[in-house]
Amino acid sequence: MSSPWTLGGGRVGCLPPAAPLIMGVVNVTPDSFSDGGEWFTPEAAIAHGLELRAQGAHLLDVGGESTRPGAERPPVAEELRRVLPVVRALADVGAVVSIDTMRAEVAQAALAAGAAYVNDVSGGLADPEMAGVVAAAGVPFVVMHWRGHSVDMQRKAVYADVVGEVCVELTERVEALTAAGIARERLILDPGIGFAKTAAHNWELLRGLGQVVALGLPVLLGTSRKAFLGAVGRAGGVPRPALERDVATAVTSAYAVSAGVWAVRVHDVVSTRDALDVAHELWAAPGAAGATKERA
Ligand code: PMM
Repeated sequence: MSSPWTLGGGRVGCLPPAAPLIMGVVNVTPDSFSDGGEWFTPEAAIAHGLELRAQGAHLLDVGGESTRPGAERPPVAEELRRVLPVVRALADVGAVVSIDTMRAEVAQAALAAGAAYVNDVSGGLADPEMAGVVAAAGVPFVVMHWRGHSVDMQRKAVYADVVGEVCVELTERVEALTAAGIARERLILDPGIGFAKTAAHNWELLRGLGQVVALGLPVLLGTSRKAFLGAVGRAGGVPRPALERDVATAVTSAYAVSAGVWAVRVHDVVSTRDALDVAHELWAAPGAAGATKERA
């Protein structure tokens, strides 16, 4: 797939009609909802990252803290112990690595170990030092919509207009982060699917994704294996387990093409790559139904 988007430390332009980039998830945690414990040793996590890259992931997102609802935070030393060898090994073979952390100290150490992006699910809110670290490094920064730590975030899932409020709160973060010295063109927005959101909020946000894209910055979408996808078609019944949500995830990845997102963050790269390729031919490639002359 050819993509005019740049990776690494460069500008992160969003130039439809290219298909979204794929960010493969490398969770080095014992307790993530989606794959907890599966890649917990550095060796297993590194091998998994290499496999995702071989399958077509453009970026690898390495995280050492589970953010599932109700999760307790690991000590910073433990988070560093989990992620650093994995970041270093993947960066050393040329992978573009993002570090998924809310801690400035972890971000800084991961950048020194070769990470090229910082992905902060709190958008810089959890750690007042984060903006300074990212500004000084000059790297792209994923700013996710966030209202509080996992332990009680679902109590904050109260909105009159979830799409409008997410857009306003993300815009406030952009203003604060640029005031703190991060260049606007380094910022990537993320609506924070599943973070302080009910299933109904997640669906509403997906339907209104175009409004987040219209804020004018690249958008990352993270729906992968989240509970609301498992509950579809199971009214009142038991949701599908996390490992059986990849088809549903791939559908949302295809939808992301029509919404114009910059990248999708997924656990299963193979199914999303297929979905993106098909969706791209249908809606975004030159000559496709949805492509205009200007975009081709
Ligand atoms: N979701 C999770 C973790 N990190 N980062 C971003 N930017 N966006 C997300 O939606 C997101 C994230 C939770 O999923 P996981 O525990 O399976 O990694």
